[in-house]
Amino acid sequence: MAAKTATTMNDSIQSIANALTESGSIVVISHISPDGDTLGSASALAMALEKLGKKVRITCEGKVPYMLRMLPLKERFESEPSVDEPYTAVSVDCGDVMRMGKLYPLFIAGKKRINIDHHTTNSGFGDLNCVDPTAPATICLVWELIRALGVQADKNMGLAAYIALSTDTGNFNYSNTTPQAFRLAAELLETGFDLSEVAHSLFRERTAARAKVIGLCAKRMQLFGNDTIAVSGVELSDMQRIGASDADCEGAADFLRDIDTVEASAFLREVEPGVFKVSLRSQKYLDVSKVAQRFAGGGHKHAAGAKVNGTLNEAIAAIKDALLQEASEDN
Ligand SMILES: [Mn+2]
Repeated sequence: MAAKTATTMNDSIQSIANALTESGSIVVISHISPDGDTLGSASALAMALEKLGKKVRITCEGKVPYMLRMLPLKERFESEPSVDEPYTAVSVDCGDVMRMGKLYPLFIAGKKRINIDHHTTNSGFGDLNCVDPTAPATICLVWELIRALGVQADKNMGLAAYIALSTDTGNFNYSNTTPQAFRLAAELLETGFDLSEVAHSLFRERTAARAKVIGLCAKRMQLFGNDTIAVSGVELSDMQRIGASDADCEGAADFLRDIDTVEASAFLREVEPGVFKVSLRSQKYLDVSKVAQRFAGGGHKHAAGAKVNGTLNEAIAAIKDALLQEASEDN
């Protein structure tokens, strides 16, 4: 199949900068379940465009996560914007149009549509596309665009961009942490924001509820397959007792995976009575996306998710069996 890949459809950063320079009004769209890269890219781009006197709206179907509370312009994100005038639409970090959620019609209604992203699977759905899967984060492309726009970076733009870059690279730990990522980080740091303060809020601090979820996760942990598989979970009643939100459960699956003998982990949390959302993680060889697919879920090799019905014990047993089976096939 001679599929048109996004990279063969790419337009130059300069042509995108020119299109934005010619636009009076710009709407930037972030993806659903927003992360630091999509929100930080939107924030930095909006600040740059406003310096050029543009009217800018930043939009996202989801809420800005508490962890990203230092993000400049965070209170400006609109989930149900109504835009009356003609505008240029820009999607940031959206691997496909579904990632815009309810805001996809807003993208489509743009008189010109620009797609800036770094996901391999991006089909190049914009009128103008800047898609580079080798970019560590979408902000790397957005920052090049800001340079091409001729805007002088300031502290807040640097902070927004740093939030995007550091979160998408797992605080410069993941395999996408290229020399380019460090070069950009150095440039951003020169804008003068407080690095230790933002790093603390992003990567160290946790809510008390999150600490309690981790505690319960550790207490209930079950190990299988010579301690290579770790599984744990919480029920709705636990969540209520602890006062934990969905966000407070983040990191529990990683906590299990990081045990020295563990190759793959699963953390289950009950999202409605008898339905468990499963976060799957793996360290090296086990492809947890295949495990997720057995339960009609999906994801990546080292991080995936699915939903399983039953009691906590039934769900744990089902996931454990699937992980052990996958381990015997992948190893
Ligand atoms: Mn990204």
